[in-house]
Amino acid sequence: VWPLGDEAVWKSGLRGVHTEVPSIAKSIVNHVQTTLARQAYNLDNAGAYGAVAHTVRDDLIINWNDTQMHYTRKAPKRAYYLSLEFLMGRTLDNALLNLGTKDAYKESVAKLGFNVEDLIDSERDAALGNGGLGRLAACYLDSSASQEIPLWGYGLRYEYGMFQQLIATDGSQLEAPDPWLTHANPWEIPRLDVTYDVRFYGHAERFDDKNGIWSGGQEVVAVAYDVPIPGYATKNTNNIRLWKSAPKRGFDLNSFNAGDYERAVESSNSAEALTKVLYPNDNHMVGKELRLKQQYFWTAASLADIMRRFKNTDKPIKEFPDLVAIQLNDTHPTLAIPELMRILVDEEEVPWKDAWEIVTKTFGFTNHTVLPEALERWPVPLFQHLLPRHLQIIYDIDFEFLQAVEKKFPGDREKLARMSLIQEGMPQYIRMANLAVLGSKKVNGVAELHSQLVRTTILKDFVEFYGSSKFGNVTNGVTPRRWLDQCNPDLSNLITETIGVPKTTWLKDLYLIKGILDKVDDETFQKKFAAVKRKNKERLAAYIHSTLGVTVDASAMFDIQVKRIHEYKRQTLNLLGVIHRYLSIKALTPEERKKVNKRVVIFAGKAAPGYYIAKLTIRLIVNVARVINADPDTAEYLTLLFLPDYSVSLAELLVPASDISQHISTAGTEASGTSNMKFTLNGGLLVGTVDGANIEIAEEVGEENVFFFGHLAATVEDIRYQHAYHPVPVEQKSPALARILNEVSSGRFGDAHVYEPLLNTIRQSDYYLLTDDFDSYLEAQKMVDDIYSKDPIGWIKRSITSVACMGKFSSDRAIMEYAEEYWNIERVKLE
Ligand code: HBZ
Repeated sequence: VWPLGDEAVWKSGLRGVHTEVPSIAKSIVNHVQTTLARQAYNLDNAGAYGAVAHTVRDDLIINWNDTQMHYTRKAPKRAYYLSLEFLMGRTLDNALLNLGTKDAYKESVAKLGFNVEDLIDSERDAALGNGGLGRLAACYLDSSASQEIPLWGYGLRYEYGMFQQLIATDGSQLEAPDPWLTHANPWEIPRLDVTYDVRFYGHAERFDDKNGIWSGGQEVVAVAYDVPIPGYATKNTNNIRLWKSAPKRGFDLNSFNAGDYERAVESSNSAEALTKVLYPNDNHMVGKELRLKQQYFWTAASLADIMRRFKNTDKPIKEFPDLVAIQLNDTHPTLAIPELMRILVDEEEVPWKDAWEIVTKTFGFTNHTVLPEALERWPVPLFQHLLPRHLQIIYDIDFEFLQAVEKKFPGDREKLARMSLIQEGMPQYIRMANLAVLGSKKVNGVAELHSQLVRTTILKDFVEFYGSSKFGNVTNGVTPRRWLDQCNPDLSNLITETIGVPKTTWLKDLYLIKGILDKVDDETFQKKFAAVKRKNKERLAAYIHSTLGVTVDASAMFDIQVKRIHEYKRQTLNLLGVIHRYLSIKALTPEERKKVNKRVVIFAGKAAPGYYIAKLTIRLIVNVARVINADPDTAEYLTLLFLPDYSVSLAELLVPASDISQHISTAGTEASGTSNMKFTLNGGLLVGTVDGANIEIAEEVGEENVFFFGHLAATVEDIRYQHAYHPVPVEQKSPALARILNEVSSGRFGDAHVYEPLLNTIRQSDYYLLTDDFDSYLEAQKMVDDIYSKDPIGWIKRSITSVACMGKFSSDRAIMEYAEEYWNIERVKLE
């Protein structure tokens, strides 16, 4: 039955998604006129972008509504992906491609006097993330919608995203804020009526049944903003709900009555500060109170929302885990575990034991790092002050757990100390990873080697206690929509015409690209394939020319390392290799130089603002580049570039243009890596260590197609032990490296003294094993040069083979593994 008013009137007003040129053009004009209050006479690109974006937004909302209504009616089990970061990048192009309306929009926009690609390029990135972890969340959202998995993301609506990186004249990184919301964001739907109160501080009481009361303190309001996520070639449209903080009352009545108007308004500042800014650190814990507040604010609002939706189904509370799966993206949302306990025990009056059963059937925990400095621990005094009731709950969980451990391993006090949620000391700390493990049904790492390391190092005791079936692996993936079809349309078209399968099929079943393997020896195909790469390199060369004013030769090999700047990722190893190359070329006669393989070496990436060594690395890269690029002896053979302000959209330009990309972390430190997948999927080969997903990429594409070097993860600890107790000077271990370090120290690249702290990390403890891996790295690079310059056809074949074998690394495969093996969730297709 029709729920409201006159059915015929309602139905005549409803419409579907715009697919035809006239209706698209009409809607764009309508938005110019009404939404923007402008006209053809004063419309620029920014205005046209706004009108087009609003038209696409209407389309997304129509599918979003239908999808959400369908989910509500069917009441399937749903998954919730809790992530402090969603590194979305741009939306317009992706939405058009997923909706399948790009061509129609292109024509409509052209009829109105604009170029759709210009409008697409004028969009600002949504950079609500640091790097791999945040981009993974974005890929998983795209895959969940495309695979019709009922999933919502929950995050924070930061007013300032990842900082903008500028490079100062001395080469160092400067950070500028990213006020990305200053020009209204057409991709979000404010839900000003969906709000929850979130409490901080105050007073907690605990009773004998372990239930309690939390009162007083400060209350802040969470306001929902929804971002529709269109699936590819399906109507299914999922959602990310982002929370903005707002003061509970616009002003404090008491101060207002006392005539203190300013203070009354001021109290709103501290509430609004909560979701002001994304913390710009990756793989490093910062123990700031505001960060912990962000974490609680976000988990509390998300759980309240999830609980409200569950209650609308009228199911008994014990069936919560039959309808809800919550995935914790790293330990950042671990407070959801004690928060759900608090809701169940204190508010729903569920007995503690039953509540714990519900909790431990609901959560899953994904770990993204084994680096000790990244593992989250919060000081107990801070926690006590901010979340007094949660601390009691954590103590109760810990007490019961330690009793069970003591029962299973009697008398092992050291084991108890290691496994406790509380780390002893002054002050004590709460170990969030331990809490996440206890509260979850399953725990996973993000690549085979990483998951193995998780099981044998940081969570070894927990594997012994729970058994190994709780600890699995889901190797990461990337969405082939953005990371192939959108960023590399020529390769996408070539694949479609070669394998004879429609794009809408193979982009959702990436294993099908194996089909191009039939043509690996076909000369015509090889030529077409090489021409695509060449065109992508020219596109990048044009960008480099327009931004840096540097001319690069698109016939040279493009060698790219782009990712966060971090010691464990060893950008310095790459840079020292470039200096070695420079000095070697310089030592040749002009005649000998003619045989040299030409290279353009490209770096990009941001350093955390407080990470001194990472910032020095950038400064050294920029200054080495100045010297090398100004040297006429080598100019033809070697160019070194640092591209400022790395972002998702810059990655979309770089990924299709690499011949070689570098993923050279010390073995055992990079959990997975995902850009390694993107580059290989676009026909760039890898120079890499035996680490993270590099290993599984080689398993798929063939080890002969990956340039591996360096020590293996299993030996890293022994080598570090040698460094500490039987140190060998660099001169002895790698004379080549010693010479290069001396060149830098001598001031050949300027500012000699400035770089000493960076050089000393290598000369002294060399924690990341640069001295141990340097010679092996040079050998791998020599192989790259030899094959690229002497066997170009062989190179193209390696590249074709690599692309063909990348089916496994679609995030669709990964999201279906989570759905089937972790969440027990099925597809819900919207007809
Ligand atoms: O997660 C990355 C891993 O380093 C990378 O190997 C993996 O591929 C990727 C996806 O699984 N980790 C991060 O990107 N981590 C962070 O960005 C981060 C941010 C804030 C933190 C800790 C880590 O507090």
